[in-house]
Amino acid sequence: MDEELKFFISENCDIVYLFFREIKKDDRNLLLQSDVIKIYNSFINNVENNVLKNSIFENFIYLITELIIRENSFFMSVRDDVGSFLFYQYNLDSTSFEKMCPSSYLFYKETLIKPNKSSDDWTLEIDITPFNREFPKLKEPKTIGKGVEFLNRHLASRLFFDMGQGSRLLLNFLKVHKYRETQLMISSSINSIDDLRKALRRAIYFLNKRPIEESHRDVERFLKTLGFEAGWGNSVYKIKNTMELLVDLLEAPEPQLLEEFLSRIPMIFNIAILSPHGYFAQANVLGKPDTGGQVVYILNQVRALEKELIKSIHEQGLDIDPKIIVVTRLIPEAIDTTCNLYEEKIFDTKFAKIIRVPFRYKNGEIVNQWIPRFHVWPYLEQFAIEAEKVMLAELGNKPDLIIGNYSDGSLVSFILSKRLGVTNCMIAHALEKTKYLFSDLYWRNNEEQYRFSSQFTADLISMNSTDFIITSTYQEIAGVGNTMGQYESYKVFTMPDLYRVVNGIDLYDPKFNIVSPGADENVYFPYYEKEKRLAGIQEEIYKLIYSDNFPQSRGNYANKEKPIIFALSRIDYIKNITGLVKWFTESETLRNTVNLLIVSTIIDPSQSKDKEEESNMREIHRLIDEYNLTSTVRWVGGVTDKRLVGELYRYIADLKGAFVQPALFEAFGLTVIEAMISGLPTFATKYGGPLEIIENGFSGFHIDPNNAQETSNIIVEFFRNVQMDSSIWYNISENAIKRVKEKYSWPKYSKNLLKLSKIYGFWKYTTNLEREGSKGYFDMFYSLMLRRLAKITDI
Ligand code: UDP
Ligand code: LCN
Repeated sequence: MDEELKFFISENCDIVYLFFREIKKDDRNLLLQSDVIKIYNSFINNVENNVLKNSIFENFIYLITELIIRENSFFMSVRDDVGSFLFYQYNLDSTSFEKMCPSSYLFYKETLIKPNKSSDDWTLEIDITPFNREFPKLKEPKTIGKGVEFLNRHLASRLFFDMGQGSRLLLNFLKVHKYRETQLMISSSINSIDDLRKALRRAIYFLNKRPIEESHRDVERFLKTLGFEAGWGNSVYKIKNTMELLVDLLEAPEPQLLEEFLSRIPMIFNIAILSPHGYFAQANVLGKPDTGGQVVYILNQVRALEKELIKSIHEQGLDIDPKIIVVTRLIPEAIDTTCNLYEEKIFDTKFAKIIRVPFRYKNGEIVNQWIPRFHVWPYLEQFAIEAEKVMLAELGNKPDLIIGNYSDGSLVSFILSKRLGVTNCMIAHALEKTKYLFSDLYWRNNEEQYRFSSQFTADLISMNSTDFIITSTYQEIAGVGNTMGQYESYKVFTMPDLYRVVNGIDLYDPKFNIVSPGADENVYFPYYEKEKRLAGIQEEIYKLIYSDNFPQSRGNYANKEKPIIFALSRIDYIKNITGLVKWFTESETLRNTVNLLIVSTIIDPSQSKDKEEESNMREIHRLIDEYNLTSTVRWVGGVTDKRLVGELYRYIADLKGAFVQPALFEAFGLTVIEAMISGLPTFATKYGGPLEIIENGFSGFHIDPNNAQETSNIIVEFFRNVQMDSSIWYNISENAIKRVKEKYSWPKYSKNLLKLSKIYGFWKYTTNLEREGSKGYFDMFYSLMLRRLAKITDI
């Protein structure tokens, strides 16, 4: 595009000049995409027969993600494709238009903060490009997030083209599998591919003569004499089938065969899941500060993974109990939770546990109180070292997989997997960077409250060092349309005075995989599945919605006939419950059409230990008071029992109400799928996961939390239409239920995650050397940068 664009600009230099002059009239020196497009549109409309219209220049303008103005120069970042950024500068005096490198662009961005900064000032630059040059990568944006499919193809062709070497890798890989001291799959007596082929032929010949339903125990002695250990299957049929798969694979390694074969290898028995921050427990915690979807996600994940592990280990013919532990923080001052207990068994599992490890000061004393997730950084290294000891003691061995959750858990698993050499998976849940505008550039202004310098540095280290990453949606990695993805925002950025990142993450790296979570089907299910419902709590729910006597509540509906829109969330700034109440203050039509029900853990600000939560609560109370909203808005606290919450969604669905999720940004949004599977038409933010979960107008509605008027209209119009034709409510409700059933399920999740872990385990085994360079680089970054930022030595 460059040559053509340059030519167009030089041919039309006058009008391009006028356009940039127009931009300059804007007082700001940093404009966002939406600002640039707004100026452009008004410019276009004011000039007749504007040659810029539908031109290559217009196309270029629409790709600008941000624009910096320094005197008469304009510096532009352009997202020309998913995960790909180009940089340009235009000068008003010379009317020159040139490409620039990311480093220079970021330099000018830094001058917004430090106007006297000189280009000679030394700045640390992070650039992962050299590490990725030889590394296999995806090519098409639409394949981003399907890393394992790609890897399978790649590994299969590697085995195929490099037959001698490839098969040997596979053979060696089969020989490394052990459970404690017991050898699995293949013993040391098989030393070459020829040995393996011969042994397989003899084994299959032998098995062909046995009844297929015969147990593995009846044939294991003979198989052992051929060099085959336990792990091939629990019956003659299964063992033979797995062996035939290997024969086929050695003959012609096709991707599907490889995937199928690797899924059958018993590689995973123990899993450690790291989730240090917040209140991690099974009761009384949801809705407390920093405690929401991540806890729900992990507990359901553990249950589903354990089920799948038990099943697959049994099918492999092994008598081993899998063990999953969630390692979290011990909080001695645990208020009304169990976070002060060192151990807690996880309900509905056989062997899984929560293990709690304290944060400690440098002198070894335990930190007693809860700490906001933004302030945990100084404690994590020590936490990791202690967690390692506890974990090894609990599991009796190294875990086979470590899963890090959120930025803090991912950093701890980076440390653990480095120390133990174990396959490592990162699940970010919610990267904070895209939640707060320019949180990287203005990091210093927010340092006191958010410590973003540590968090973003930790994220860079974890995402580049982990073996694979699981995301809930595509947009989390790569965005949608012109909007940047959450991971993508780590590609090019700067934190002035610290370092600049000219290439921080490669979205085409096969480590990214989309595996979406589900909603616990025992708790969240369609309102019409009457036989599963909890009839006994209907009265309590009636009181929750309508009665003055409900313990923590304010507001009582004047008109109980109006449909209810229901919101359930933590009272975080980003969750925007304040914004939702403001829409009620601003739109009389909205007030006249629906009642609003807000449910949160507490409603009394004086009970909060979190400053942000407390101030948001005060603001909600102020709005209710000032605009006299108590007859249309009801706010209820103290609802912590998830079965009650499940029934509440369904109760609102019985009343033909709806769910509203007004967040300024929502990384995924478990409440959205919970509401949808319950059958509630859902209005949810278009910023983040809900954009992908909901098909707008079909299985729910997207709303723009920054556009109160438009959002109120969407809600009002829906209920007016439903009043005229009730089938509209039923259609959306049914489509929502179908959507969640099809796309968001824990059993599918666990199958996928285990399959991925095995394939990445093999990948790690075969390619470890290739990643050593970048691992070393990020180890150094941890030692030299993050330890200093996190003030590890100051606590
Ligand atoms: N939740 C709850 N009570 C509350 C607030 C939230 O039970 O007062 C639950 C909700 O049902 C959901 C989870 O907490 O399962 C919130 O997850 P989501 O992904 O929507 O948001 P997060 O809090 O993780 O940002
Ligand atoms: C954190 C969030 O903010 C939510 O959007 C997710 O649904 C939750 O974690 C679970 O991944």
